[in-house]
Amino acid sequence: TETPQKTVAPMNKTLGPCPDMPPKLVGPLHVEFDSTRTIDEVREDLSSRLQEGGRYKPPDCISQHKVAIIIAFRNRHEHLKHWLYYLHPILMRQQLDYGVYVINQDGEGIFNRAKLMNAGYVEALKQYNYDCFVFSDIDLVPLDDRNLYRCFDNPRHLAVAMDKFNFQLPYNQYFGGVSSMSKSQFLKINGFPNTYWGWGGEDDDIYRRVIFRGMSVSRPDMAMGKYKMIKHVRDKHNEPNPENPYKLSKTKWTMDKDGINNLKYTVKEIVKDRLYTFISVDIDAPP
Ligand code: UDH
Ligand code: NGS
Repeated sequence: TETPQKTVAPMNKTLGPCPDMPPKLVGPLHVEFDSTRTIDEVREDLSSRLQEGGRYKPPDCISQHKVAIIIAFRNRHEHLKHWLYYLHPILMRQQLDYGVYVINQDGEGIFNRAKLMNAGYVEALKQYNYDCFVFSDIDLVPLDDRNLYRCFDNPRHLAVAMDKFNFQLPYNQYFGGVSSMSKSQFLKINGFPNTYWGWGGEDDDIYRRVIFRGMSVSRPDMAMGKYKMIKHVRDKHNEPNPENPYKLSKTKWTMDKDGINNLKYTVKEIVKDRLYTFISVDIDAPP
């Protein structure tokens, strides 16, 4: 008679959840925007740790945070290179299950940061079951990796201490630069406004939505919330729009019909680079 075979112990141990506090954070970072850096070098450095489309999962534990990083974009490849160089290692140390989505405004029409962010939210969810969304400008790099790119009990404003504002908030209600929201927080405010064409005011509108829906704004402390901005000139087709400040007085009444529930755009192209997913969208911009 044959002796029954013993089952061999599996080599691959089941992963446990990542700890709440990532153990390998380093704190303050040295950041400089060296013009000799190339995107190919950045890709070479990082690609072994990333999956196609700028996706990452910690190798040694199951992340508690499924985060889509959404960036409104047009014609800022120089900034994108620096952003990727600094942010990928930070997000990896923060043990996030994350993906980077660069939402490119197709064409030369007037820019619309908030509408692009809305499109990014929808497109990221088509790719993966994200539960948290970080909305970031391309030109802002955190100076401390303890500033966690995850979601909190309330919508979070992350860029609280930018170098261009002398490492202070320009005003208490400021919500610009980098913010995060869970899926349910984002839906509670009907997403972002689609109607702020050109520069200014969309971040103030979002702040108002948060307050009008009975939430408050969560923030890191000022030491951990420092940012360095990549210096640049004003972009073409993103001039300050004098209609935008006026719209703010109406947010309370317009927010239920201007947002994720009436968002319309068309995807022109999706390209998966190793460092990011690049999604070009036609948002029907005025010339
Ligand atoms: N953005 C683009 N392309 C554009 C316009 C905006 O990618 O053509 C994105 C980008 O992610 C940027 C964000 O939208 O970080 C916010 O736009 P912004 O950087 O123009 O806003 P900011 O307030 O600058 O930083 C306004 C012009 C400041 C001129 C200062 C001259 N010293
Ligand atoms: C406010 C803008 C915000 C902008 C903030 C900082 O005036 O969108 O200035 O601008 N609000 C309106 O225009 C209504 S900054 O100093 O970065 O150019 O984020």
